[in-house]
Amino acid sequence: MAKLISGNLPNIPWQPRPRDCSDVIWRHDANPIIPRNATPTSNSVFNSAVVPYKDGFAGVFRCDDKVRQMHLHAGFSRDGLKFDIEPERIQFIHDNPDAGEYEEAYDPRACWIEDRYYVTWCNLYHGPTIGVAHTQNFKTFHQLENAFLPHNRNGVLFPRKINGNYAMLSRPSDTGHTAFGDIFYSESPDLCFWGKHRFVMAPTVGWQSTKIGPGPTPIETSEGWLVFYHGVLTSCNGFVYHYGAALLDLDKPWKVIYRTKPYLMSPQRDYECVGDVPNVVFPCAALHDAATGRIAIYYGCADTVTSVAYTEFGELLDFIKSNSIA
Ligand code: BMA
Repeated sequence: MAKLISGNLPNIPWQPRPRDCSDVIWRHDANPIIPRNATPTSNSVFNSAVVPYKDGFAGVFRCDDKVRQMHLHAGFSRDGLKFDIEPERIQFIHDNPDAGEYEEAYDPRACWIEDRYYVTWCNLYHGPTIGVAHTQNFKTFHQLENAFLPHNRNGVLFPRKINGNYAMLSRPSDTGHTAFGDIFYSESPDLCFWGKHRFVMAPTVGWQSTKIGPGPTPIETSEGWLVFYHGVLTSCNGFVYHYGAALLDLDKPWKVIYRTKPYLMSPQRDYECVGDVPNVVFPCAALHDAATGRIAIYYGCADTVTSVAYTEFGELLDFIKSNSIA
């Protein structure tokens, strides 16, 4: 039977599927879990990363301030639902000062690789590119070289080396609110020099017809890497952000085994449809418990607040396989 490879998390946030819901993914009943004013200076808190930390959880949060600049703040939680977010933004330590120019930062992802946590984010450095940092305690963060030249968004590290190298998904783009975008895969021996770039997948029909981008850290399963990804449709009123899932080959993650034709989630609740940017669900983190197959997905809503949704791996895999366009 297909299963999640590792990572038992008995304290994963969880609610069973509501009786009146037949979808493969369902929302936490007290969404949004993080309000827009979670820090004294925040205009909005969304598109954020959460990981297991000690006997609870830690995270890196996108907090847009009241100047309307985008910054990263660390935060902690006992239950993965109620977070204390630091009022001050993360001040990165730059081991090489030339590498560390930082104008604004957004859409963080976080994961544990070998002996420390890594954070990647969209770093404004003469245009958006992928910032990389590591931390042991979510208090002190060491910023490394940007992974790519501008313009690139949605840099998402795999949680272990592949083919002996660190591995990352990303989405090359342009300076603005890019109206196109394919997902690519890259490897690095040292998290500094990135190469072996491989095409993974492009937009296709419907909800994923304009652009796509990788979301949370990929989850290793016996059948491949489970990747949640966002997909954008251009409506007469602008972009609509959804998300779906794909399964990528374990050793050659640029090979797509399955990919959902229908979305897993579209913006439907008020807090997903109304906010600073309407009609956006944007996942940046997913916790999983290998023992039960439970998965909790953290996603930004309408570029304003943060929510959680749940799914169960066995059912999700069946859904992906029976609704695949790959
Ligand atoms: C994308 C990113 C995300 C944002 C989304 C919708 O291009 O900027 O941070 O959630 O647009 O505005």
